[in-house]
Amino acid sequence: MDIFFSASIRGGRDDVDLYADLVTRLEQYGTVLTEHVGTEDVETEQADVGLTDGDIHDQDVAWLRRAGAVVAEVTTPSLGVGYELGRAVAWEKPVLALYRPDGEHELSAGARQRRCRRRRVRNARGR
Ligand code: 6IA
Repeated sequence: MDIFFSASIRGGRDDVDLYADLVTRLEQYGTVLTEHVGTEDVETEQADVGLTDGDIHDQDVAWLRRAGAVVAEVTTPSLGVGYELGRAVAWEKPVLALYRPDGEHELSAGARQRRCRRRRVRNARGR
């Protein structure tokens, strides 16, 4: 199964080690299309490869469309992650949202609510 892993990049990279750990775990269950989200210097790579923001958006939307499941780490608020979750829900993808309740920010109401038929919210450290 193709898995779309979504997590903060420009929203803040404090949890990048956790993202890398989650990508490794998810690889046991399928192909992670977005493993770069767990890479420390993802933004430098963007500049090196010469990708525009438009290129990144279009590639991500294509991967999201193809994915059989979406896993998002939502502890660090991120416009990009919120956008991807909205599209995933609209396309009725199964979504697992992970967060740390001890994080600096309160989880947004829209991300916390569990009424979507195919969406679950769980503690990112597995508790
Ligand atoms: O607003 P944010 O930057 O925090 O949004 C994060 C989300 O946007 C992630 O879940 C990604 O899917 C997407 N995103 C942001 N930057 C990139 C990116 N940079 N590549 C792919 N997706 C991105 C360049 C990567 C490099 C290897 C060429």
